[in-house]
Amino acid sequence: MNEADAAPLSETELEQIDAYWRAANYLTVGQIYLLDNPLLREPLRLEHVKPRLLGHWGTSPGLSFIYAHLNRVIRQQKANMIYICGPGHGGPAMVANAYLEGTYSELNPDVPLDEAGLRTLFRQFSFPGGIPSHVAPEVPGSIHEGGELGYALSHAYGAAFDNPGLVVACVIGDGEAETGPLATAWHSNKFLNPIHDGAVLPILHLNGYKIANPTILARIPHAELRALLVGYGYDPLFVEGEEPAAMHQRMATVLDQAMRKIHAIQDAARSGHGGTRPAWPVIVLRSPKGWTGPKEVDGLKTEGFWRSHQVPLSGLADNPEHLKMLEDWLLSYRPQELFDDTGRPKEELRDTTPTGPLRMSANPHANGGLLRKPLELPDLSKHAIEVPHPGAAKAEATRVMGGYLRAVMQTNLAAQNFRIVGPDETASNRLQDVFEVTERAWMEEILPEDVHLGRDGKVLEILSEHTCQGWLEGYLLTGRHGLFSCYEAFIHIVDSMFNQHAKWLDASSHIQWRQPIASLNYLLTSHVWQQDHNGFSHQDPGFVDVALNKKADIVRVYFPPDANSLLCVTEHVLQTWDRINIIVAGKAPSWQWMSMDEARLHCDAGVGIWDWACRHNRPEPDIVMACAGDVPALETLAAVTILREHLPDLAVRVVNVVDLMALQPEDVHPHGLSSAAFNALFTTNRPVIFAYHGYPWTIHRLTYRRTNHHNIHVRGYNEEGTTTTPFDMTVLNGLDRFHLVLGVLERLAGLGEAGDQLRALMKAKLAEHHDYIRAHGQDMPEIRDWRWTPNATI
Ligand SMILES: Cc1ncc(C[n+]2csc(CCOP(=O)(O)OP(=O)(O)O)c2C)c(N)n1
Ligand SMILES: [Mg+2]
Repeated sequence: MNEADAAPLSETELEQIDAYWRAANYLTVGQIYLLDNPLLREPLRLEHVKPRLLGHWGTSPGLSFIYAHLNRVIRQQKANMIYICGPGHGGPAMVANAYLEGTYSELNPDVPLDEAGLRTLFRQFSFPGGIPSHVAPEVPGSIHEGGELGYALSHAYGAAFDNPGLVVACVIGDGEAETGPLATAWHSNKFLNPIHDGAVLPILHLNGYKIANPTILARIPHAELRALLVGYGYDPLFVEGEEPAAMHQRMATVLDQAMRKIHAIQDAARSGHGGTRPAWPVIVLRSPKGWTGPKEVDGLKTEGFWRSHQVPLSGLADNPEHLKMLEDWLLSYRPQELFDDTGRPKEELRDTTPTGPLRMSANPHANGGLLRKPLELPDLSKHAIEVPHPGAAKAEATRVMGGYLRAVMQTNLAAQNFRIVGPDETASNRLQDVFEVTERAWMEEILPEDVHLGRDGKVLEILSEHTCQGWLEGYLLTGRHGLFSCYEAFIHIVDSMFNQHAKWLDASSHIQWRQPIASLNYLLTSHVWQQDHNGFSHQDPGFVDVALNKKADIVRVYFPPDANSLLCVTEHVLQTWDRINIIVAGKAPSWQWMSMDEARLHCDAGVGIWDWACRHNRPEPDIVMACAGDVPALETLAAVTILREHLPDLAVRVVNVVDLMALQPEDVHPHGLSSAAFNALFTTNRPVIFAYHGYPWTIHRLTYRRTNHHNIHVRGYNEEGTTTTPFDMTVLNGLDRFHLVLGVLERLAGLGEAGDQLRALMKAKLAEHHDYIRAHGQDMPEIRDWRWTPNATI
């Protein structure tokens, strides 16, 4: 290191950067504590302080320290940078920085850069009717709420993919670093190509503590920490200490080094000298938790300890000494030097920040909808399966979808704005046609025998559903598009991340300046009814139930019953924004029901009567056979053929549901059917045997307000599973054709002898099935060879 490196900041620069940092800290403490008297122009009294003290101080000074130094680099280098704040509970710090940059007031004219604005800024924080305590969508420059810890680094990499000009600074709390999702996200560097991707600069914030414990990474020996980061493939740079002036110089030195390394890596790779995975820099910032806050409170260590995690001083009403300490603490930042007479941050401070869109709080990448361009979608009809009549063809639905996704990928390759992510399952889920136009991204060694691995691949596969989800969220939040394909059972691993993203979308939709981002699209396949190699552990259709808890405006759930309907749904979801779309579809060879034209009409309606499958189609059928999902549709149709043969006079209506949300009342969900439309399909008084892909209660939950709800009898997954034949899975759960027919017989009185005979036959069939599979290890020929026969009398 040369001398300039050791102290890169001139005295003036040092003073300015420190003043900026003090201002950010002042604004942070002000937000947590003050209702009034924002500039301490008069002695602090109890009525100036909030009655409820809600916020997190401990992480905040470190966050602002980093912010101030990143600003210096941005200004010097005109760097295009965003800031991901892993410890999202440091909301007041991020708001403070956005305010000092001017962005906050530009977006919120009611919070101007003056004393009145300061009062509002302070008052609104963690206050009813105000703003949340975290780095929520309300915070300009944020794409990461950080309330649920663990996703900072995967979000950062998601933002950097296909963004060659962007540097994503990503602060990781040392507590956060203990989470599973964060721990595995370090490996994202194995997928980042310096040629066409941007850079991620992780900054591990070792403030030593979590809420009430030391952190592992802060207490392990230095050499082990270094070895750990080196082992993850990074080049660690350390900034350690607590004396501000020395820390400013050290941070400036290290940030310059880090940026030089990033540029060297990118320059080498972009001039043809890359090829292998570089060791990207990571900064380790070891500084006291609650830095610059009260050192001791009531004789107990506070600065540099976990006691400063939230509000170091509390109970001010009963404790005048604490009030005085708060005043001293605020005054220690010398606010009179930081704000002018009007309360506006002094120009010298404002001069330390970048301007315009280079401000991290105003960078358009952090309001990705500003940059979002619609995907170019290829002609769907080229991928259609020929289905001259229902049941005329067999196809693997997701393989057909894969063909379409290949075309989507190809059409948008030049735009570099479409990624498919998945936990090692793209091919297993039958989407492998995309590998004809791209590969799986891979920056490690590639062996001659490897298949579809490449440096430029647009498919991201890592066996971490958390990382897949985080990457895709980061990618979408910065204005691009994508799809997550996953085994149905294991998508539960990201239940909580799904929740958080749904909350983000919900909150964002109320913020006028946030622009819509592309929807998060899931394909859930290898589903509960189609497990060949796998058993009980792989059988769980409950993700949909998690999804239904979220606001109706956000979530859509689709059960296309065949390949053409899957194509229609796929095309649709890729054009939507600000939603989470869940598509559940099988990958096994299955009968096809609809031509492309029919599928379009059916999917547009979301639910409809399959006229071709009805028997004596009339306004008041004897029974309604409803289905949602590919296997339930098949079993329903098979049940209809049995009914047709044995009870030829029975009037049977078949209703297929593609859009699950259509079942909800129209005032609950935008896709909900009106009462009249629902009643026209499901009647007001006829029994409905509803074969559903997932847990039966889901259908009851969606339809409980419908007139005919008491007549809806649902068959679905009852948590019965094992490694067995596909048909046996339906039998175990009572979703098979024989049980469906038994369900009909149970609900219809007066079928006489014909009904009794059919009941006996169904029971015999179930017994036969039971014995057959145990003897032969596969389903009965009549099940395997079943096919739909057109209905003579509809
Ligand atoms: C997944 C998750 N588990 C638990 C919490 C509760 N929690 C909030 S802050 C915190 C400690 C975080 O420590 P660290 O990441 O070191 O942040 P900092 O020290 O910078 O505040 C915990 C456990 C959470 N927010 N998210
Ligand atoms: Mg910590």
